[in-house]
Amino acid sequence: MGDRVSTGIKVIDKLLGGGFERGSSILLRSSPFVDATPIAQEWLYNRLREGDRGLYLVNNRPPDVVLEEMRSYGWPIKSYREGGSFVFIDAYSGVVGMESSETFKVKNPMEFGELNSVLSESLKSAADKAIFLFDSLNIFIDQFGAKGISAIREWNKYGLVKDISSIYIYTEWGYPEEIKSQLEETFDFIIDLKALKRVVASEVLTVTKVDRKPVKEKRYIPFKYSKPGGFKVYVPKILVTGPYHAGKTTIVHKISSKAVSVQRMGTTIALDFGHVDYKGFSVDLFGTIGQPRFDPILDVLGGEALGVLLVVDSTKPEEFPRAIEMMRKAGVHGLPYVVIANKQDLPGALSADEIRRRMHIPDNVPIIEAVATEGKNLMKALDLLLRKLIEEGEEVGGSS
Ligand SMILES: Nc1nc2c(ncn2[C@@H]2O[C@H](COP(=O)(O)OP(=O)(O)OP(=O)(O)O)[C@@H](O)[C@H]2O)c(=O)[nH]1
Ligand SMILES: [Mg+2]
Repeated sequence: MGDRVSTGIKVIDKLLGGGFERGSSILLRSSPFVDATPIAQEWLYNRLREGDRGLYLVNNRPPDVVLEEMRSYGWPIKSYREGGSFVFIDAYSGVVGMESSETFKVKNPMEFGELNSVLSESLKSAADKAIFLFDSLNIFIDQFGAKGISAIREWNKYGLVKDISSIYIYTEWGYPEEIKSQLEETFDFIIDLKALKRVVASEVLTVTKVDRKPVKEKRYIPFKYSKPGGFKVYVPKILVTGPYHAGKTTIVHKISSKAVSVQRMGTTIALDFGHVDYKGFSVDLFGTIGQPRFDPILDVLGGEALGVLLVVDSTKPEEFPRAIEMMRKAGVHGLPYVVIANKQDLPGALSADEIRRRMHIPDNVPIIEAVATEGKNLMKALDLLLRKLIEEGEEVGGSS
């Protein structure tokens, strides 16, 4: 196996086994109505920035629209085009009778021979270490079917020789099984984007094929696109719960870049809501109310959470059982969680070890000693929880 090259998107690199391989062919396959294009564009842009060359075949909109899309995400490629390290292969303008000013253009994209020869020529003229993006495969398959797939295999062979990695954007509509399975065989790597039915994180990414072999233990990563910014692992709900006055509201506000709470006389009377973008994750935090009289709505607040920050006041061991009870009432026991042993600045605060012993917290659950008012160790707790979510990510997509 050759050296791995980074896509610039951490979680995808990890799922691919350290990145993609030079000269490999990658199918970016999505369910209907899920958009794979931004991931391919972000990947391409990240590689251009690292000095790779880029070729972008577009057959369903004008190249200028692609430029504008990428700019809106924060991936300006104009300068690479002007500098000559990036070219479009315009297989669209010809369809609608427009003149094209691109370096490579297909006058009649419905004609297989012309498309094939322009594409082969552009691949031949490309330098090593290039990324070739095919946007989109659907129109091509609709027109040319199995003959088109044979052509892709030839282009892929060529890519292998020249170290050109190809990324094909494809939405899996109701194609015949034969086409589906031929595509499945053709590519070295397959990345799937799917819509989930029951979970708030409605779209997930999973890698299905790596190094020409199916992935046995698939992992499902919920994601969304943000503008600018692009691909983000999306954690739509982390529940921040724990006894009265443990520090939940303080934590939600300290961690979040924006947050709102409904407070009355120093206590929360509706939920705390916060949002933070952190290390490629996009996270929504929901803080619960500590007072027991609000317990009937705990399970509503806990619904659809993916993970929990359980906050305790380290000086109040008498409330530890209440903390566990709140997890149960919110219906979130069984989810990945991290305990925040808060108020470590106060005299008599118990250590993490002592809290673990008294609360009977299993060894694989982190307990972080923190001082919420100073923001101390809060990001560490969030970080550990997010890592757990990704490791245990199968469950997120288990129902699809
Ligand atoms: N000394 C100290 N005080 C803290 C710390 N964290 C929070 N507090 C204080 O504890 C009180 C309660 O904090 P909140 O963040 O409102 O706690 P909460 O869990 O949201 O409380 P409820 O919503 O009423 O259940 C406030 O006066 C905070 O300033 C800490 O780490 N150290
Ligand atoms: Mg509160």
